[in-house]
Amino acid sequence: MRELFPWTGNAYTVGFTGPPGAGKSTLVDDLVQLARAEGDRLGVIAVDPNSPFTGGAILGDRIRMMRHTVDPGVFIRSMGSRGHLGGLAPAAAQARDVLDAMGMSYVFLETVGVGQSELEVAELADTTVVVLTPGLGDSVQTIKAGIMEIADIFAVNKADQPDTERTVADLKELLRLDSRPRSWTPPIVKTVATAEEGTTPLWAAVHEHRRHLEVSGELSHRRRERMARRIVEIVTHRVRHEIVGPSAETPRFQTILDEVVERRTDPLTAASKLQEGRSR
Ligand SMILES: Nc1nc2c(ncn2[C@@H]2O[C@H](COP(=O)(O)OP(=O)(O)O)[C@@H](O)[C@H]2O)c(=O)[nH]1
Ligand SMILES: [Mg+2]
Repeated sequence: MRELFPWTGNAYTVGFTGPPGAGKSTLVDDLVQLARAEGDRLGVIAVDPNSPFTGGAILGDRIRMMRHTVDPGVFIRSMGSRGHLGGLAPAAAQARDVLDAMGMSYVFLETVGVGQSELEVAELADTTVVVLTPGLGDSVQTIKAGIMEIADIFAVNKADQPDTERTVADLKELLRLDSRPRSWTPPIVKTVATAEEGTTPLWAAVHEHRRHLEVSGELSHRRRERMARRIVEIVTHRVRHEIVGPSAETPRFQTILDEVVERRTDPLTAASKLQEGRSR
């Protein structure tokens, strides 16, 4: 990373997040096609917390279905959520950096928008596309607030299914009710990924959002903030590892835990003991 890092900072990262089965991989596949047609090389990172694979393992159907696996201008990397010491987000960030240093113009980052660590991964993106499907109906209301907050663009995929207009209307209403000040209103794009419908307008929306970020200066601001969070995250992980150890299962931790459980000491004193033990 030390040697690679100076070569990073040029790739534009587009995140795709949403519920499992929404059509994220199919959409990514379509947009890879469009970006390739513009002559750009790109990397794809697909993060699947349900993947039985870890680390550098080989890829499920999800990837196999992509028609670009034989294209030398496209590099696809799949990551499961286990087996990444220090967490999924830092691991995905490093994979992103490698692709960036390789000279990719774009990195597409697919994550299932469910848990906290997936949200953190989604936050690596310059532009985040939240992929939803019709028929979510009322459940649009229950979409995690976190996902609403990170959306720069909404794709309502499977627009060949009933209730598409209703879902679009629900989303518009949610956006209208959202009173946070914003310099960019997330567009809602209807797509049928399997038929490559709406994907050109979706790709245009990505370009438009990028231009907005660049012109307003928000891009460098966002990237700086992201870098700050990334460094703090590394520090947090390291300090925790130094003080607590690899896990709370260590005998030393368990002994101190016993003392707290038996009310011979309190949690604050226990934490101090752990800290002192390490600095000695
Ligand atoms: N009817 C319909 N099916 C789609 C569409 N896009 C994707 N699918 C199907 O939905 C399923 C899940 O797609 P996938 O891209 O793997 O979803 P992901 O889990 O979000 O990555 C697959 O069987 C796709 O063929 C669409 O626009 N319309
Ligand atoms: Mg997928």
